[in-house]
Amino acid sequence: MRWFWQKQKPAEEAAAQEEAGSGTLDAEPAAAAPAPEAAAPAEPPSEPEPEPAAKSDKPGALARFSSGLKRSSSRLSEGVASIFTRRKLDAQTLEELEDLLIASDLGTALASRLTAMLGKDRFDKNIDARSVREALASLIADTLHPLQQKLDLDSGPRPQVVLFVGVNGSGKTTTLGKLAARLKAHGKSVLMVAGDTFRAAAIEQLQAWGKRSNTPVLAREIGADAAGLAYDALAQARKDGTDVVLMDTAGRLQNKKELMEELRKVIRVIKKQDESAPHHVILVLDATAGQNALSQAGAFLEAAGVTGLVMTKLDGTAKGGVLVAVSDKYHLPIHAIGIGEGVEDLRDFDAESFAAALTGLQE
Ligand SMILES: Nc1nc2c(ncn2[C@@H]2O[C@H](COP(=O)(O)OP(=O)(O)O)[C@@H](O)[C@H]2O)c(=O)[nH]1
Ligand SMILES: [Mg+2]
Repeated sequence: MRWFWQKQKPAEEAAAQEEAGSGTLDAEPAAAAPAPEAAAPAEPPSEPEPEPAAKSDKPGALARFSSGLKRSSSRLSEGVASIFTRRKLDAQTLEELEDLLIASDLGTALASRLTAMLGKDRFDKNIDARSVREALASLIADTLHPLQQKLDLDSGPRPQVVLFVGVNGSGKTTTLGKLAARLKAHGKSVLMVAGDTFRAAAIEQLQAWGKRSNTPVLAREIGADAAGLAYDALAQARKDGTDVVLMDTAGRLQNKKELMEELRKVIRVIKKQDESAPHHVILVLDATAGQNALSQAGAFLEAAGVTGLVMTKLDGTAKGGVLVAVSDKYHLPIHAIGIGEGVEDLRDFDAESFAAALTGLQE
C-alpha cells in the first residue's frame, strides 16, 4: 500500500484528476513553490521550484511527514510491541492497550470502544504485536472511512464561498493559499479575501500567496470591518463570475465570545447576498494542539456551522491520533491534511493509509 502522503505517479495522477474533477486536492499544481514568508518578497510564479524531496539542504515533505507521523505511530506501535510480547489478550493487556490509545490522543471514548471490540473477538487468545496493530488499523480505518470526503467545489451555485475558521496559528491562511494554488492549476477562477483584518502580517501573508498563484486578493486596511469586506468580496465575485471565493478569518479563540460573535456576523452578511452561502465552512485544526482540538471543534461547530475539517502540521507531531478522536466525536468530513508549509503539502485525506501509518504498520 502506498503512503497516503506520497505523490501519485503521473499516469495515476492524470486518471485521478479526471475522475475526481477540479475539486480534488491531490494533484500537483503547475508551479510548486514553498510557503511565502509574510515579509519576504514573492518569487515570480513562473519559476518552477525543484521537488522539495530532491532538495539536499532541507528535508522534503515526504521525509518531514514520515518523521512527523512516526512520532505518533511509534508511540502507539512501540507501546503495542511492549505490551504484546508473547502474551494473551487478557483483562490486563486490554487495560494497558486502552491507556496507550488514550496516551496516543485517540480520546477516552474511542479508546475504550476499540479495546472492547478487540477483546470481543480475541479474548484469551495468544496475540502478537503485529496482529494487534492490524486489528487496530482496521478499526480506526472503519471509523475514519465514512468521513474521507474531498472538498467539492464543482457543484452548487457560483461562486462557491469557502470560509476558513480556526484558532490563531492553526494554519488557515496557509491552507487557503495552498488551496487557491491548486484550484488555479485546475483552471478555476478564484478570489482570496484577507478577512483577518486584525494583523498586517496576516494580510501580507495572504497577498504573498496570491502573488505566487497569480490569484487576486481583496484586502482592506488593518482594523477594517471583516463583515463589510466579506460582503464586498461576494458582490465583486458575483459581478465577475468568479468560481470560488476563499475567505480567511482572524484566529478566534473559542472562548472569546466577542470574536465568535464577529464570525457569526460575517456569515449573516454573506447570507444577505446568497442564502446558501457560505457553502463550506472549513475548520482548520492544528494536530499539535492534541486534545485541545476537540474543544475547538465543538466551539466552532456551534458558532460557525463547520462543514468540514482540514488538519494541519501532521508532519511534526506525536499527536496525530487526535484526528481520529475529533472525527469520532463530531462526524465531520475530513477534506485534507497539511503535511508542511509548502504549496504541495496539502493532500487529500486517505483513511486506510492514515490508520496504517498511525499504528506503525507501514514501517
Ligand atoms: N509544518 C507545518 N507547518 C504549517 C502547516 N500549515 C501551516 N503551517 C505553519 O503554521 C504557521 C501558522 O500558519 P498560518 O496559516 O499563519 O495560521 P493562521 O493563523 O491560522 O492563519 C505558519 O508558520 C505556517 O507556515 C503544516 O501543515 N505543517
Ligand atoms: Mg492567518
